Amino acid sequence: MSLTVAVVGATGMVGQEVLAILAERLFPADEVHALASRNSLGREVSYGDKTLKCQDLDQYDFSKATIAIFAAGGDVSKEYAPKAGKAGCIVIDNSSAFRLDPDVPLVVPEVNPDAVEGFVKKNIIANPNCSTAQLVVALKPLHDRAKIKRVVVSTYQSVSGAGKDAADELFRQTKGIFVGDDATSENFTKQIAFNVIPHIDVFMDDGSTKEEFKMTAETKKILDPSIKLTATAVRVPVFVGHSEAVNIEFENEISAEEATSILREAPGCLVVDKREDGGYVTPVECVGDFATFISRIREDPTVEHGLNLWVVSDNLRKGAALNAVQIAELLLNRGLLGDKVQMH
Ligand code: 2RA
Repeated sequence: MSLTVAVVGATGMVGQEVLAILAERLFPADEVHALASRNSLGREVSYGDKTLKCQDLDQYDFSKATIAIFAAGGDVSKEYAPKAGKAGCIVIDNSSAFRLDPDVPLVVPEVNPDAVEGFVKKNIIANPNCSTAQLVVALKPLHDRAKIKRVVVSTYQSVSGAGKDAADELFRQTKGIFVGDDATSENFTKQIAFNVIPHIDVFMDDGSTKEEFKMTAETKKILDPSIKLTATAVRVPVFVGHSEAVNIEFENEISAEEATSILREAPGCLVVDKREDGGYVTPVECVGDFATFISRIREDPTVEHGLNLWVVSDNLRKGAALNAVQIAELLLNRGLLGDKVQMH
């Protein structure tokens, strides 16, 4: 059987990034199928220098695909991912639908690659929430060295995390404010232009939001259930790129200098950290990059073994599409696609 990859939600922001990254990383697919809902039928999407015509998800035979990367939201994943899995296709799902399912591995290849072997139970592998993915890439090497006790993280999340309509709204609202047009929000609870909103996803009974709950629960599943993590997730008027201010308390001693040298060598990490004007990364500089950037590495003298970091990454890439493609690469490189694929 040839190596066929289906991209579900191919017309969305993440779906289009998946197609771009499959091409950029020369993923050796023999065929790539773009799947979308009926109202996007026939729409064309780019796949490197090729153009794909979107096929109807509802009519698609998943037994034709080796791997299906889902980027169409939780409802679509809940309905179609189990069907795809039962048809023998391996699903890599970007939604939160299966992340905490004990029979579904939640994988960040730089952090817990071996977990990918657990896909066999349901033929589904879950991609973490975008704000979790970049965080655990930065935490993993430090945890291995000095064992993390507690993490306090504040996020500054771009509007593209809420989808294309939300990104379009930031543009329209910002322009509107300058020209006196209507600046009301449809995708956010309050004005997002020139503002910040401490509310992403729904509120939980304890006063936290589901976005904050996801960061805690997913970090525990991916990295270490003993880590205590508390988060405040904030939406900011940035188009692409999530930033995070991270405070870490360790069991053991680790200096800022040692942490810096460890992070410089860590997979997926790129340290940009000079204690001078501009010596740090900001969201506009991470767009289109694969790296998880780390800046502002410094000790926290208020606790026995503490560090502060600034972590920035393209939320559409490492936060979603890149991580999914890396999981596909992991499956391929570990020979987990079995007899489904005869590599040429
Ligand atoms: C957000 N992390 O940023 C959520 C979902 N992508 O809106």
